[in-house]
Amino acid sequence: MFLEPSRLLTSLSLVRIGAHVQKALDTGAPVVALETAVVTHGLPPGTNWMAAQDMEVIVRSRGVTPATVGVVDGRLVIGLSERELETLAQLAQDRVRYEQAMEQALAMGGEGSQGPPPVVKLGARDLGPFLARARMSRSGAERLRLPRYGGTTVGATLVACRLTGIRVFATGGIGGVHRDPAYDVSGDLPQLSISPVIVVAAGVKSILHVEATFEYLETLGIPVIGYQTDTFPVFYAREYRPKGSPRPLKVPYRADSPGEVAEMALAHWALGMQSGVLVVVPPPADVALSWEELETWMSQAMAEARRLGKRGPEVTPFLLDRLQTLSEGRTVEVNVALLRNNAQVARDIARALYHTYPKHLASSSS
Ligand code: PSU
Ligand code: MN
Repeated sequence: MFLEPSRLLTSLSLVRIGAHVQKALDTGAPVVALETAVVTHGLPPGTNWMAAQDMEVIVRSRGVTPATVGVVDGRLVIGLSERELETLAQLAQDRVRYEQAMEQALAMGGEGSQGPPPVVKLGARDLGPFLARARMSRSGAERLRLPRYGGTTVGATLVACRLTGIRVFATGGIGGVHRDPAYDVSGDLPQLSISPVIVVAAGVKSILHVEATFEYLETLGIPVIGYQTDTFPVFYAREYRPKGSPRPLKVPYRADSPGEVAEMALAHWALGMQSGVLVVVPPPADVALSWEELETWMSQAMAEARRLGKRGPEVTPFLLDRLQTLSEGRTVEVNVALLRNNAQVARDIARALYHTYPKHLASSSS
């Protein structure tokens, strides 16, 4: 009755796979997926472009193909070209200006209508409606009134991984359960639970309810593997000590090499489990912040978010931005360093996974 998803996608031309990625997929060469919400909404303009390029260069440096995912001119692109990535990075600048103008207009009592936002943050559930709407308005006046560019979150990027069978993905920190309100749970988590992908991250973002997110990962059946660490990192900090506990939060499993991670993930999938595997890598020690210094900035940023009535997808970008200002740029320094570091670890895991077990991998993908 229905077309299978891939044929439907092609016939609607909602998705485009970059030539470099298609080639790697065809030959069974290792690929690492990269997200772009961090480019459009996570890092300040300028830094974002550098970090995104660095990640690609690091992945390529050992013969692995980067597949940076994002929405460009109304299509989901899996494997952005350098030019397309640059466009998304530049649109972040326009977005900041757009939001400032919007706020000013609202403060003056106006409507604040300025045309569509230059670039939006797209979670997994946004992709369908967003791409369809962009497709329906490819010509005509509508085209000018609708947004056509988007940065994909971890959740949305996992959708792209499932479509193409990409097994390794590097990001900064995954989304999770927010502290307040606790019912604000990132769409990243359910997508992780249905995507057989190794996600390399510096743990969960410090702005979240760390223990709640940690427990939720167990609920969803997502293995958490510490990469050369016994403790659970929280993005800006290498470890996290729950209130009233004498010890930092520990990871259930530890792997010391890319090969060990590959073995663990393959065993997980061989058991028939379809979920992702979260590999957590502490941020580099020379730039990492301590939980104690973070905590003051975070409570201040969260109080501001509450006062300003920030909601839904706005919350994470707002908090990251405020932390940057409050820490005088130190959080951004850590963010960039850990993104690079994670790209490197993901690259090595992809090599181990694809070179050692190409057959297992082929047969375990549906
Ligand atoms: N990690 C970063 N910076 C970011 C994010 C993660 O270093 O901007 C983004 C990711 O794209 C993640 C998203 O998927 O934040 C989660 O947003 P939310 O909490 O609204 O689900
Ligand atoms: Mn949310």
